[in-house]
Order: sequence, then structure tokens, then C-alpha cells
Amino acid sequence: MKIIDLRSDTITLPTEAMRQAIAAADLGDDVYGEDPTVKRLEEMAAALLGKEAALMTASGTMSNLTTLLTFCGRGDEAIVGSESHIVHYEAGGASALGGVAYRTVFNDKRGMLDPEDVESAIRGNRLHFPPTAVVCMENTHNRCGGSALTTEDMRSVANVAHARGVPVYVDGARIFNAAVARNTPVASLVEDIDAVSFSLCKGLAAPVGSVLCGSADFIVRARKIRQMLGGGMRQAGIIAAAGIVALETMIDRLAEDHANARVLANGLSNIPGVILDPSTVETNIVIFEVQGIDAVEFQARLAEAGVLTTDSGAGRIRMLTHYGISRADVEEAVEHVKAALQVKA
Ligand code: TLP
Repeated sequence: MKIIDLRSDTITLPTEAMRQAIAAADLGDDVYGEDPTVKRLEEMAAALLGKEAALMTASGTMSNLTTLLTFCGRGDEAIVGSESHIVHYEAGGASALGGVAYRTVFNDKRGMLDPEDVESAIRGNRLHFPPTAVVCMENTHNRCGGSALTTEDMRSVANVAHARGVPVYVDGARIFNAAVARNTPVASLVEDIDAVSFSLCKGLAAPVGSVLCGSADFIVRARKIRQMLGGGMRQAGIIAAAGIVALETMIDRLAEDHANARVLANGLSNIPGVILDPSTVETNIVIFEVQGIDAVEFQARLAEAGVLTTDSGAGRIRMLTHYGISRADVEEAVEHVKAALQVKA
């Protein structure tokens, strides 16, 4: 049976050029700072994001955790969006391992924080209060259907945080999807942001890794935290080599994934029983609900037909387009959804 795997862009396999780069990579011990390929990736990433320095980590989760533990001491507070990946999908890591308190601020359907809410959530200097150490945003926003925040969106939050001396971090696991969707150079998108991470292993199709970017001082401190977390890797150039190819060859093509996601969303929204406003689909994530059938049962029917999906909480179904998914695949997936909704329970 043919499988159309729309669970995530994390399932993408490395390109042939990545496999060759991995095989040919110059290597050294990165814990000694001696892996030339890791250094090259970190320099490329810092330049691309317009930051002073960068640090490769094993995963997006490790980048987020490293950042929170770098900015926050025990008992400090991190302001995070109510639907953020940090809150929902990281096993409470910074809280468990670093004693960091998450102060959740409502984020709207686009994943945007209201600057006024952020302003009032930032703690004053009172004996009883936990200090606010960082404000976190997410772009694109996973649980908000891949919506892409603009430079102005991020600036509006950064302005209120900076006015109170609080740094801003962006979980930019899919920041290149945002840059492509907004037709904005990624460095402009994050110009007001103190630290930002992006994934190599999602839409960019590298097998492993994430890169954290920020000021030189922040990255020195983050490197120490990464080491503490067991994230110092030795001949990590085999990971970085694929990451370099990802940055060189895989960013512009994200537009194809976005176009396929629009085709998918339009097709789905025309099916009776599907609740989806296709105009909200800005990048490669499509989230929808179904009527007249339990979401879990619906997903099981699709899986039987070879279409794999994930749930996005509260009975919502998530599909992602990516390097391994063609236009024909999304058209076929739409037909399978029609069929799955027609079967009487
Ligand atoms: N997210 C995964 C799952 O939702 C857990 C996915 O398939 O989308 N930030 C954001 C915004 C993410 O979407 C993810 C992965 C991460 C961080 C974590 O990255 P990894 O999986 O590399 O730890």
C-alpha cells in the first residue's frame, strides 16, 4: 500500500547531496571546539540569522531547553504562549531540570502574544515575585496551524520586553517557513529578537539537529548549558555537514510545501464535514476538525488507507506537507478524506 505520510516534516529523509556531504565531512572533536564542519555551520547560521554567534544542538527541544536554562535561574519565570511547543510538547523540561516557572500568556489563533498582556505579565521588583527572565515566542506556530508572524509582530512584543530589560527568544523551528511565507529575509524577521533557534531536521530535511543563534556572550553561556545537558557531541560534523547542505539548498523550495498545503487545505475545505478555513493556511501545516465522526476513528480510517496524520489537541487533526510529499500526494489525500467521511459508522 502506498503511504502518504503527513504526520510531520520531521519524517523527511536526507537528500543525496546531504548523504555525500556527510561521507566527505572534515571532522574533529567539537567539545574541544575542533570540528571544522560544525564551526562552518554555526558561522553560516549566525550570518544568515544576523546574529553574532551560533551553537548547534541535537534537537529543537534541546535548543529551547538550553535557551531557557541560559536565560533563567531556578525560580525565575519564562513567559510563554498558551499554545506554545515549549508548554505542550517538551515534557516540562525547563521546569523539571532548571526550576523555571512557566508563566503562560494567552496566544491568539495566529500564535501571537498581545504585547499588553506580555507587559502586564512581566513582574515588577517586589520581594514576593519570581523574576521574569525571558519572553518566548514561536514562529511559525505549530499548534496554530503554521501561522507566520511578521517582523512587526515580533517587534511589538520585543519592544515591551526590552523596555523592561527582558530578553526575547523565538522558537523558530520553522522560521525559514515564516521567512519564505512572508517573503522577508530571515535576518530581518528576527532583527529585534535576542535569541532564535531553527531546526535543520524539519522542512529543511537534514537528518538531525537544530541551531541556536544569539549574541556572542549568550552563545558562550548556552554552550556551557548544552554541555551540562549532555549535548556536547564529538565528531558532530557528520550532522553539521547535512545541515550546511540544508541551508544551501533547501530553504527556497519550502514555497513548494506551502503551495501543496494550500491545495490540500482548499481540497479539504470543500468536503462536507470538514471544518477548515483555508485562508488561515500560510505555510506547510494544515489543521482541521471533522464533524459526524470521532477524530480518532477518522484518523484510524485514514491510516488504513495509507494516509498518516497526527492530532493537534482538542480533536483537531494535523497534516504537514514536506519534501517527501508531491502535489499528486495531497490530491490523493483529499480523496481519501472524502472516502473516510463517507463511510457510515
Ligand atoms: N514538533 C514536532 C511535534 O509536534 C512534537 C512536530 O512534529 O511538529 N519547536 C517547534 C515549534 C516544533 O514544532 C518542534 C517539533 C520542536 C520545537 C522540537 O523539535 P525537535 O523534535 O527537534 O526536538
